[in-house]
Amino acid sequence: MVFNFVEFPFNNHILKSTLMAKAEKKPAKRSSSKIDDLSVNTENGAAQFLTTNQGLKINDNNNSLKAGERGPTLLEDFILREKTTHFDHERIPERIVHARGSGAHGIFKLYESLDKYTKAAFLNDTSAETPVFVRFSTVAGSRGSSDLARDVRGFAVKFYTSEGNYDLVGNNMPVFFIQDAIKFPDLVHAVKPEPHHEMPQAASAHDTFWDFNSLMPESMHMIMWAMSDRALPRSFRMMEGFGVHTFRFINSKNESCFVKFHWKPLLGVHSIAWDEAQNISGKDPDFHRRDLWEAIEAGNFPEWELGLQIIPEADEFKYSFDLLDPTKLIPEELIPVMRVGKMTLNRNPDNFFAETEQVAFHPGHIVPGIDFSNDPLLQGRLFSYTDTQLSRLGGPNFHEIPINRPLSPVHNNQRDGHMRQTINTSRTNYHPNSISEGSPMQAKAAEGGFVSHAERIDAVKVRERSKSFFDHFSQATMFFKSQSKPEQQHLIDAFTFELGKVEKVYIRERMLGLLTQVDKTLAEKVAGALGLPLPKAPEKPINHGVSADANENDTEPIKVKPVLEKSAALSMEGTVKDTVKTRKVAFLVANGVKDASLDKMKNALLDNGATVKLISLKQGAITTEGGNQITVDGSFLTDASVLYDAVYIPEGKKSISALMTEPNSIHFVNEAYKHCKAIGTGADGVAFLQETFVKEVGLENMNIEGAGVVTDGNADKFIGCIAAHRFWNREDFRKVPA
Ligand code: HDE
Repeated sequence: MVFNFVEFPFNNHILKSTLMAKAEKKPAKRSSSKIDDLSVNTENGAAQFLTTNQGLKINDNNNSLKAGERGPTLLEDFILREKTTHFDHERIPERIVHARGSGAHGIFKLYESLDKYTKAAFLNDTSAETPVFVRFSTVAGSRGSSDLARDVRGFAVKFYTSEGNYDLVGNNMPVFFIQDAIKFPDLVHAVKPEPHHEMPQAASAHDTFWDFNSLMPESMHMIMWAMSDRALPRSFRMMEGFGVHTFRFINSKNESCFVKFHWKPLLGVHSIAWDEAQNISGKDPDFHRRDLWEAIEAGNFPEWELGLQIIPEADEFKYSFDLLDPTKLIPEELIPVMRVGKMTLNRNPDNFFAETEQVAFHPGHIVPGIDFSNDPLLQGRLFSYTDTQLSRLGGPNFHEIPINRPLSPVHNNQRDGHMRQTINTSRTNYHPNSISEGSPMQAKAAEGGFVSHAERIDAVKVRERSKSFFDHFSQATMFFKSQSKPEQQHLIDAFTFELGKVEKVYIRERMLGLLTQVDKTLAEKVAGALGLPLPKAPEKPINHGVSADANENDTEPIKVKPVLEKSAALSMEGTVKDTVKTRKVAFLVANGVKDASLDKMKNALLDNGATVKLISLKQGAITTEGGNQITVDGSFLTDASVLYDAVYIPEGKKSISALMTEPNSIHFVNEAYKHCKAIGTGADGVAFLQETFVKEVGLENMNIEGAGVVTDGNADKFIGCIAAHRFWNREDFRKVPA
């Protein structure tokens, strides 16, 4: 008998006939929203027959066509070949940089018209809700790498405005490694896995990266950011974003000013510990992606305010740094950040590949009212992004992919090319024409036509770096000085880790030389930890990166007086710390847990917008002291302390003694302690805490503000501790094993 998989195991007659009945009645649901125009959904009862890509209904999707049931497969099997060919081509080249990313849809709303500065319609009309798509990313790793690499994060926003798409393609750090686009391929080659053995993945701790930086002193400011806790965000939702370059605004009177873009997260800017990041990379490499997805699914929509620093054109040369130099920031103390609108991410993509993978950002996607500056890094970017899409998305029609289509109509004479979607029906594909009465025609500025800012340029053609770009250290120093003590320690540890992985000692030494120029103590501490003497004089960071034939003196970095000693905005210490919204709290529970203790804390946390997960010795249900059966969310095998913001041990002597017999529960709390997280319990739990590193705090210090350990079950205190994010001062004890 021939065994037919079509009928087995999926389809019995009932299932099949129900589906067929539905297929008759319900057409596939198509959403009316722009980027879903081509979407097809076979869930939710919109049953459809399986077809080939030509629309032919398929009768058997389980067996290829063969010459006899035990015979060879026939070339004739066009269904097998179509399916296999499509599968064989399912991967496209990943992004050269920023390959690993996660995206979401949302809206942008303006608070007040900015018509004084810019004529951009979406920055003038406070009634408009501009749709956006945002993609967050790491830079160095491949598409499948961990979210928790120590790395810069991309923060790219596509605004679908009424005047065309505007892309603000920024990062979570306000400066960049290099000053000129011509160095970008070198920088990226240096940070990517080394070419001979393709290691390490998604990590900058290797020789080629530090070799490059140590020869490129202009990287020092960005290196400080990249080694700081900013490179280890708690969540995409808790990151700042920056446009990095100086851009221009143009108003309707054609007046121009300079502008720097910022994104300020309403939940504050928060980071995690390096040891924690490394652990998460194993326990849940999708940690940031999952966090974003789950927050949006739960209706906890991430929000950022758009911030602007406006610099009058007359002030172009007012500062000791050059506004065109992307390795410099403008301290917020000098020019405050004006918060002008809010972006809310409120919808997850329907399909990762179609949207998040195929979205194509480009700093050159611009609208009237916004223009470029002559920042040589930005100028180079204006070439690179379209070019990269040609190979990544396969041809010049990538703007027709639903996620990339503008909301405003597209009319031009570009035709044909790979995968052209639009069917242009007119005879004319040239301009000027008379057959179509000149249409499509040029738009005057008053009609919304884009006119580049008429900047006067009278110059000699040179391959040179402006001397105004030569100060490589003063802002690196300002950054280090602005960090809190724990943040400074994390920087020292990060340099020690990264340089400690560098094999060539002369590269370590050269980096130490550069660090002496930033901060003597920093350099001494890193040198000490590496077991190296501090170089007496730094190796001169010459010639590399400035000009080929200028004489040596000209090419040495110059020293300028820092614009400011310290800038509070550069530290995360003073960030938002008054909310536990969306924070994840692990409750360690076992049979016999006290109902009242569990419910009281759980409800208080939920009321304040946190989430609570019950973790126990095994999965399934536990029985509370009051005899109630409650289902737990995870066990010590499936869950880990590093995935939570805080841990609570509800009362109940029986539950607590059961937990004390399980080494993993002790480990769970030890890790939370080591990573400086809030830990809470009631009177019964003190015995448990005495088995853990928490005892270091000392019973007398528990419940004291600043210790982060609450032992009286006081919900307000515990919530205050979680909102404080971390108790980094615990790291000073240095008794906690790594
Ligand atoms: Fe990019 N960058 N970049 N970059 N960049 C790309 O474009 C490039 C730079 C940034 O989620 C690529 O579509 C050059 C600075 C983000 O899809 C590529 C230079 C900043 C993303 C490219 C820079 C960025 C990219 C790779 C130096 C912060 C991800 C794939 C001149 C302001 C966008 C792609 C997404 C992606 C080129 C420097 C941000 C190769 C040549 C500075 C957030 O075109």
